[in-house]
Amino acid sequence: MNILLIAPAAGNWRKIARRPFFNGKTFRFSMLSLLSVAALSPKNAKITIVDEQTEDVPEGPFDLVGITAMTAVAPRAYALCDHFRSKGIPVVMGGYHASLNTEEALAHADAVVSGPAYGAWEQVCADVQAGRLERVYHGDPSATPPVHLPRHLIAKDQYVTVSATFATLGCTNHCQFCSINRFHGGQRHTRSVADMVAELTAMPDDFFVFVDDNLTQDRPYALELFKALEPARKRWITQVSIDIAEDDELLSAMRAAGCMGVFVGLETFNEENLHAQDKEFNKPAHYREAVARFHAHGMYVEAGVIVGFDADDANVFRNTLRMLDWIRIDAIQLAILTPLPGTVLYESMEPRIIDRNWEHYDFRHAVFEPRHMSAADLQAGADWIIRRFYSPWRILRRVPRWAAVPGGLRHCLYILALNLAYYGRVRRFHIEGQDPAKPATGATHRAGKKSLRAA
Ligand code: B12
Ligand code: SF4
Repeated sequence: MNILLIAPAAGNWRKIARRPFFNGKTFRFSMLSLLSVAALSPKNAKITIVDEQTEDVPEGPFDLVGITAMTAVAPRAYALCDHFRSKGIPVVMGGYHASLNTEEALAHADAVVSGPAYGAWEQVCADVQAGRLERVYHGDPSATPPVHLPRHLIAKDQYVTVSATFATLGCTNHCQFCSINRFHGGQRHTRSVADMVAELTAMPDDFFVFVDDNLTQDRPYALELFKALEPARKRWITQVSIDIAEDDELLSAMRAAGCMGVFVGLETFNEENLHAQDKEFNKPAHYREAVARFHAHGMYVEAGVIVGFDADDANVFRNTLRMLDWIRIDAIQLAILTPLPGTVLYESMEPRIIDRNWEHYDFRHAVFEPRHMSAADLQAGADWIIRRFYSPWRILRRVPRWAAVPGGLRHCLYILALNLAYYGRVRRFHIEGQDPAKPATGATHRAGKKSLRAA
C-alpha cells in the first residue's frame, strides 16, 4: 500500500524552508500529527510524509492520501483533496479543522477522521484495501499512543528538532476562543510515565518540545513525570498556564527535569476580557511577579497575547506594549483575536464576521468587526506591537536580563534565537503597522505645529 500524508502550507509559508535566512525553521518543531498517522499505518505500507513548508507535493501514484489541517490551511487542504480525488485516489482528512467542521471537509475529502487517529486510521487503511470507505471515522481518545514514531520519515535538517512529543492531550478549561476543549470533548488524557521515559530516552536529540496544551494541569501526574525525567538530563520547553508560577515545588521539579522555557497564554491585561472569555483564572495584576518567579527558576517565558477583544479600544496596543515591557516578558506570540469555526467564540461572533476565507484565520488577520475600533485599526495596531516588540533595540535591551536568568549560556542563546526568529518574521513578511491611538507621523507633526501656533 502506497500512502501519501500531507501537511499543507498556505501563502507565505509554502516552501519557506528554501530560503537561506528567516526560513521559519525555529517554528517548525512538530510533525506529530502525521507521524502518529504513519505509525498506525499497515507495517508493509510505503509511506511518504510531505510538509509543504519544506517541499512540493509529489504526484504519485498513491493508493491513499491523508491530509492534516488547522483552519488556516483548510483551503489549501481542500485544493489538494480536489486534486487527488480528480485522479481517482481516495483522500482522507483529519486534524482540528476537519474534526470541528466535518460537513464542510466532506465536500472535498472522501472521508474524515474525527478526533484522534488511534483506532480510526487502521480501519481506514483496511477499508481502502477492501475497496470501500465510510464517510466519517471516529478515533478512540482513550487509546494508548504508540511509544515510537517513525521520525526517520521527515527530513531532520528542516526542523529545529524532530524530538517533539506529548505527555497529555486536552485541557479541562473552557476558554471561548480556543479549539482544544471542543476537539477533545472537555476530556484530558495522560500517557503513562513509563511510556514517556521510554520515548524520551530513545530520542536522539537532547532538546525536545512537549506540545501539550497544558502540561501541568494534573499536578500529581506532572510531578511524577518530572521526577522520572530527571535522569535523562534532557532540555525541553512546553506550554503551561500562568497560575503555576505560585507553585514553587512544581517549578523546582520542572527545572530539575530540564525545562528551559514555557509558553503561557496571558492573552490580555484586561480583566473584563478575561472574564468574557471564561479565562478569569489569569490575574493580570500577578503577571509581573509570575514572570519573575519563572525566571528565578531558570525558565524563560514566551506569552500568547491577543488583541481585539470586546473591551479593547484603540489604546490597547500602546498599553499592551507598555505592560509587556513592564512585566519583563522574554518573547510574545501576538495574535489578532480569531473566531475559529467550531469554537464558542465563533458562535457568539458570527454576525460580526466580515471575512470567511479560512486562510485568513491564521491569527494575523482581522476577520471580524471589533466593538470599539475598526478592523483596519485592529490590523494596524497588532502589526505595530509585533514590529515594536521585536525591534533590534528592544531585543538588545532584553539581553542583560536574559543573562541574569540562571541556566547558563545555552539557555540565553535559546531565547535570543527565538527573538531573532520573530525579528526575521517581521522582516520577511514586511510587518509595519501603526499605533491607531497615535495619528500618523505627518499628522502628529501638523497637529504639533497647529498647537504651537495656538499657543
Ligand atoms: C506544533 C503546532 C504548530 C506548529 C506546526 C507544526 C510544525 N510543523 O511544526 C506551528 C508553530 C507552525 C503552528 C502554527 C499555527 N498554529 Co498550531 N499548533 C501546534 C500544536 C501545539 C501541536 C500540534 C501537534 O503536534 N499535536 C500533537 C498531535 C499528535 O495531535 P494532533 O495534531 O491533534 O493530531 C492527532 C489528530 O488530530 C489526528 N490527525 C491530525 N491530522 C490528521 C490527518 C489524518 C489524515 C488523520 C487520519 C488524522 C489526523 O491524529 C493525530 C493523532 O491522534 C497544536 C496544539 C496541540 N496540542 O495539538 C497547535 C494548534 C494545532 N495550532 C493552532 C493554531 C491556531 C495555529 C496558528 C493559526 C496560530 C498560531 N498559534 O501561530 C498557526 C498557523 C500557521 C499557518 N498559517 O499555518 C490551533 C489550531 C486550531 C484550529 N482550529 O485550527 C492549535 C490546536 C492550538 C490551539 N490552542 O488552539 N502550530
Ligand atoms: S487557552 Fe489554554 S487554558 Fe484555555 S482552554 Fe485552551 S489550552 Fe486550555
